[in-house]
Amino acid sequence: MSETAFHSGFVAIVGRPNVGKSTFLNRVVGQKVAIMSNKAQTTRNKIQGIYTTEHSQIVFIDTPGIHKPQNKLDEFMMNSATSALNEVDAVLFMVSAKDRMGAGDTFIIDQLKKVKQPVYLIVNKIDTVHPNDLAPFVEQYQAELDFAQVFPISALQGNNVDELLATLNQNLPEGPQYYPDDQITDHPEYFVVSELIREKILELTRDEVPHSVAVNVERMRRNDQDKLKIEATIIVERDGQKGIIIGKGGKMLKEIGTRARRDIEHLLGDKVYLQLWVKIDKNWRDNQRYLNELGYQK
Ligand code: GDP
Ligand code: K
Ligand code: MG
Repeated sequence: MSETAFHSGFVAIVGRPNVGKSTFLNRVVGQKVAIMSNKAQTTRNKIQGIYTTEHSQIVFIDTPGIHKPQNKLDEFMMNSATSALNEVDAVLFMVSAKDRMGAGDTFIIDQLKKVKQPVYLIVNKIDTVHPNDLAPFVEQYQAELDFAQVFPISALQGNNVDELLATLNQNLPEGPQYYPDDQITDHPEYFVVSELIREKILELTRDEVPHSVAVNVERMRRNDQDKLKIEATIIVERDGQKGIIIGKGGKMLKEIGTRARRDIEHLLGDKVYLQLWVKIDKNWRDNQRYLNELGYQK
């Protein structure tokens, strides 16, 4: 191995919903690309965050939740999560120190037993537990799987994240720089914009609107006031959900739009005019055409 060799590779992040995968990715990439929420399974696509240094590049894949499929959307999520594990150079299995090992973790561990690449155990949220409790917590997992290495981290506060990145960089194979230095995600802006709008809906409507809500960005173009005009449709399954999203006198939809616009302007560095519609489609989750239109390709 020569001194100037460039190291690169793809790293999948797996773990139960809410363990902090998106928080970690956002910290590493330094910009808001993965949707974050307290609710389970808000990440439905493979989102790649790219971390580039002078000598290395790590392309992260934020996998959707691995769980038993209930419909076509679940199936898509499950397939893309499983296939991601076979395409990568390393896997980060993230767990939360705050939570007990559960059925969700053992289900993932069973999948990881088939993986040939190194699997790292990332114990996140160490800021929430007493240091003495860490060792027994880790041993529980080590009894189930032989991990390449264990990293206790706090994705929120940043503890030990640099050490983890340095280790990954060292262990990735020699390879090309896949993406330019300044690229942080390979998803088009449309996708990030729709995720930001979805995030605001979930944030503001709490448990009243389910995760099946989808946002489709129809158009983005510059208007004559030199603003970026974005037109997007929010797709729900039921009348009641449409009512909640629109709110009394359109108040809720207005708030969703205001908050989303702020984040989009921040992300794109541009003045934005955001126009939102709400549409009902009773069976969109089982409708493959929609999945394709929305970019969920198998
Ligand atoms: P994901 O579903 O695995 O992508 O989880 P998220 O990144 O969306 O995080 C779920 C919740 O856990 C959010 O409220 C985060 O702020 C919180 N969280 C993530 N990392 C940490 C951490 O290191 N410490 C603490 N205290 N909270 C965290
Ligand atoms: K989440
Ligand atoms: Mg997530």
